[in-house]
Amino acid sequence: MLLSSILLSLAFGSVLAENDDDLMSFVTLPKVRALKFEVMYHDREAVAPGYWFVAPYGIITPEVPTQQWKPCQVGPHIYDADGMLIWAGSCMFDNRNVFDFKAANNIDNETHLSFIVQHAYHDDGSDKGYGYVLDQHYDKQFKTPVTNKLTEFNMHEYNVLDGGKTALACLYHSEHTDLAALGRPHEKSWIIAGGLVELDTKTGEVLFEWSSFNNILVNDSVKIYPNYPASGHPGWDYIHVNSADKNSVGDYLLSARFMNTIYYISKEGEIVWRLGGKRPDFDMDFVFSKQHHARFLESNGTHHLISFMNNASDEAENEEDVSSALYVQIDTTASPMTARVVKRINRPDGGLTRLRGSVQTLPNGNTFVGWSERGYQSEHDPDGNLLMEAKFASTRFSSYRSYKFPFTGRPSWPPDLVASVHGTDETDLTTLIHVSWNGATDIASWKFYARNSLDGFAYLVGETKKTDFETMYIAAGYLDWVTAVALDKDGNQLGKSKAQRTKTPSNWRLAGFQGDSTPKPDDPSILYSSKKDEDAEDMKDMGNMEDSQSHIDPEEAAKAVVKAYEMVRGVGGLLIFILVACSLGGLLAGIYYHLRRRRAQAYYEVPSDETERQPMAST
Ligand SMILES: *C1O[C@H](CO)[C@@H](O)[C@H](O)[C@H]1NC(C)=O
Ligand SMILES: *[C@@H]1O[C@H](CO)[C@@H](O)[C@H](O)[C@H]1NC(C)=O
Ligand SMILES: *[C@@H]1O[C@H](CO)[C@@H](O)[C@H](O)[C@H]1NC(C)=O
Ligand SMILES: *[C@@H]1O[C@H](CO)[C@@H](O)[C@H](O)[C@H]1NC(C)=O
Repeated sequence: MLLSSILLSLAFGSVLAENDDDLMSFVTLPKVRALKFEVMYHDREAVAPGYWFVAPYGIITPEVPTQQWKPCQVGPHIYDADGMLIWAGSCMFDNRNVFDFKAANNIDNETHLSFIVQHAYHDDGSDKGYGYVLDQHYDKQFKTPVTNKLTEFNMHEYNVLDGGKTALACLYHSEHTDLAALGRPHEKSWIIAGGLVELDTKTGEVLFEWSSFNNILVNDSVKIYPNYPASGHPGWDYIHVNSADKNSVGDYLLSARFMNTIYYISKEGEIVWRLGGKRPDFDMDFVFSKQHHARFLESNGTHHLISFMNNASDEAENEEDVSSALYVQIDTTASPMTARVVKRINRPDGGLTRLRGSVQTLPNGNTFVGWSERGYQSEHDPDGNLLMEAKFASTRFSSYRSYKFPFTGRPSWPPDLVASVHGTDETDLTTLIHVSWNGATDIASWKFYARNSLDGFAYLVGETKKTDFETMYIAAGYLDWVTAVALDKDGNQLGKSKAQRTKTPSNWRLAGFQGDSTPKPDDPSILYSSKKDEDAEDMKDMGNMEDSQSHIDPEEAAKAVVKAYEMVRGVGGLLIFILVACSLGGLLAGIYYHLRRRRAQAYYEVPSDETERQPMAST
């Protein structure tokens, strides 16, 4: 019986599944396909608490509208530390590219999310992209527009500063200039100047602006050569800024990848010093290049501890063999000024992060590094020892940066529930329930209820632990109105689904039903009468669920499901399933008595059968 129930659920699962092994799919969220993670722990105990924040994208620039990332796969996602999906925000932002997605826990005492939604494909100027801050209910708190002459919200940075009133973003702006710095004073060219802006998060008003135009010459760039022919609009991307930060003194740190330089810029707009590049101001005991994500960790104006990703390479060249996360101590009172590496964490797989990346210091002193391509990320202890590596199961996606933060998600929408009834005759009808709650953290278990009608009394059907984003539960009988309640580990109610009617096969015969008449819903007051004193509305009584029936150990059940799944996987398909189910028909009738007593059993979600799509080149 167990086996046939399993086959039943699997057959339906595989009918719903699509052919993408690197993506998850859900009965409750059919419009979402989230990326799977491959996770390897080297020391599970030593990692910091928190969730992963990633924003997978396939192509880094906005595309012609296409179905290729549908159902929704691109955009902000939260996973737990085992790679289990917590939130897929892909559909909420229309599958558009999202960058710098993280928890912003420096605004007030609550957790928030911040990120950039990239400008739209056909940029007629109407949608230049935005910086976003959401609250923990996923409701919009700030939507920061581009209000100045800039053509788009630059994708590299949306650094919401403490208190949340302002945020830093990168500036890219075309300028027309002579080429005196290349020894060609009478020639003119377009260049793309780079810099930073500090914005009012509510209005987008520019409160501070600094541009490399007239401050940094093109011959400082490692990408521009003296014999380059002059450029038309938009011009040479000669500096390529990719991060901006601000310290407590009010000065700024700007990373420019095509200068191999990190600049310290005073609040008055002066370049105070340059770290790295062609004109370094420091005595340095290290080299770096093509860096990303420069951050102040400590800074009082004269002494600084900064971190950044030393890519050491780019699309065209590399200066070192391996990328690294660097922590650098800077003393500007020494003469000459000194910059010393205090920690270097090499990329664990020995590779080069040719584009993008991030370095985040966690509250316990661990380091969380996003190596970008394929979502490769790692966590290290304070001595740099490798604790965890993970990457997308897919080769088709990258994440510009990856972060880890504590987070509490309490969505303003209810859990999603889908129920369907299955069976081969009147005696073995079962109701298959799928439930999930996109964005909710801290769910430990689900309770399921059935009623005779929308406003009928809710009878407890059963309870199961949450072990994955989507939880499956199989209840005996044909239950028509079903609800689910999410509970935390202490049994507190976090939220509850709307009452959903159970879907019936459009054609019972084709679905394998062999009984005499079309089934009618069971009365939950008869089937689950022993639990009638309990109600979803009244959580006080929920601890004492009657427990006379033979419960199946969830882990054993999960293993059995997977085993059976492996069995049908090779054969696959609903038709085969029907044959199997029919051949079990006699057996089913024979154990009807058992089924009626069984009342409730827990099963767990099964990975769906999928095959891989063609890999896409990413930029
Ligand atoms: C760092 O990123 C740049 C581009 O953003 C890339 O060109 C370079 O190869 C990267 N280097 C490493 C070591 O990751
Ligand atoms: C945050 O919490 C602290 C301590 O509980 C309190 O003093 C402060 O007023 C709170 N701040 C905000 C913005 O709510
Ligand atoms: C760039 O050009 C300026 C002006 O000609 C010159 O002073 C400076 O030394 C040059 N910089 C480099 C790195 O060659
Ligand atoms: C900045 O920090 C350094 C090192 O901790 C200290 O020696 C120096 O006095 C500080 N400067 C100011 C202005 O606080």
